[in-house]
Amino acid sequence: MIFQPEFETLERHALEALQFERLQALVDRLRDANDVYRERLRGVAAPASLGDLAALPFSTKADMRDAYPLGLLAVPEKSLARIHASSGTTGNPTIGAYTAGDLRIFGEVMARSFAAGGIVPGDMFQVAWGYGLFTGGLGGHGGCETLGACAIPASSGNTARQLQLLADLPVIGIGCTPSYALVLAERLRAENRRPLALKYAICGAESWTREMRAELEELFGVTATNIYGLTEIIGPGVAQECLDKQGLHVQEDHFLAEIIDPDSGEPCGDGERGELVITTLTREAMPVLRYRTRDLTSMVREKCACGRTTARIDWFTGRVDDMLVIRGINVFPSVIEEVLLRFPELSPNYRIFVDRPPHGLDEILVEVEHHPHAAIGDLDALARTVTRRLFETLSVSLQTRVVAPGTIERIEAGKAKRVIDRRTL
Ligand code: DLL
Repeated sequence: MIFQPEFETLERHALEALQFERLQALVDRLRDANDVYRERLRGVAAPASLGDLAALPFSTKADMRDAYPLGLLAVPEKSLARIHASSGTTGNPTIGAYTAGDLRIFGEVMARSFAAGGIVPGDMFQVAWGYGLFTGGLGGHGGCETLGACAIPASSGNTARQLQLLADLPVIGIGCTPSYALVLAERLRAENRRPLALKYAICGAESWTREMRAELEELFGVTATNIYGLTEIIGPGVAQECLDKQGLHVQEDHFLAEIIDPDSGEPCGDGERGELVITTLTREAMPVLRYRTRDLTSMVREKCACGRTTARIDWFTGRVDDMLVIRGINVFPSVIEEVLLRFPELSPNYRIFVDRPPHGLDEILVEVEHHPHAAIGDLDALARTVTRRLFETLSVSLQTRVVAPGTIERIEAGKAKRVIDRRTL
């Protein structure tokens, strides 16, 4: 189902005209209403077409931190209706502030996302992202209400309770991180229980791969789609896969997306991988101009078989800052995940340790669990084969350890932490 076909299937030229009109209004509003942007836009000509976007200044996470807590507001504080925040690992949290109008848009983009992922009005939907300052829980909740679905505000964690809800209620869809969906699926398997009615999982908030999706669909018995978003822009709902699974549709009437070369800042062509940059076209409380997400993907603009005309971004290969540089070679954790999951014997539970021994070269140890049902004679032999395959793909030598199911700690709330870089500890 397409929730707002009047926007999601708009012909490209009409969509681009709308984007341009909104971009002009945004630049005027930022100059008017915010000191940081006024300063930054001094001497910058007003855009005369969408093509002039590239002449506008970028904004970054550092800008958000410098302006903490409310220095990037473009409305009076008294107009705010809600504040979210993402914890981050260092420094101040990143604040996301919303007017009532922003919350309406948040609800709409989440309703579009859920509809694209298979949910229809009247369905029961278990919101298993954390409720609180994190945008996932309340964002998912608002999406259910706007769509006309029934929200079950389970929040994250309390796995026994989640399983009970899935087993007792006719829950059609669940929203959670992909790693938590795996935890739920594994526990159901282990306890030999089945969800009553579950058909769809809408997963996001952390990096995952198509290979992991395939595992999850098989284990959970659902169709899983990918949802993307970030606190700085609105939360989840910036982009979402439809059931055709050909990339994530960007809600382009609200979020103007570009892909740039992360080093030079120059635009990339269609299909070329680079850093996703987003401008919020309609946000009132905290609009952002050309926000450098650090997330790496590519974008295509052809119409999708589902009928939506919005641009689609590919699954993320990671973040600019996730990339590990091991003995001068760039290694993306997502590539390691892809290679591991091509082995039918291996499960999606893995960790990557990075170490720098005194006076030695950096080392990577990949620890991965095998599937409970896989018949494996010799764990070391399997580990050697995996090591060889990883070397062929990454051109970096590393160690692999295949461990028993259940060895690696499961994260039940928040985002999975798969890379443990002990070089800086
Ligand atoms: O994670 C918002 C969200 C909630 C998205 C629920 C999807 C579902 P932050 O905590 O600000 O917001 O983290 C944003 O998480 O820049 C990406 O690096 C990563 N991320 C989010 N979704 C995906 C995804 C929420 N589908 C940061 N694939 C982003 C890969 C993702 N990475």
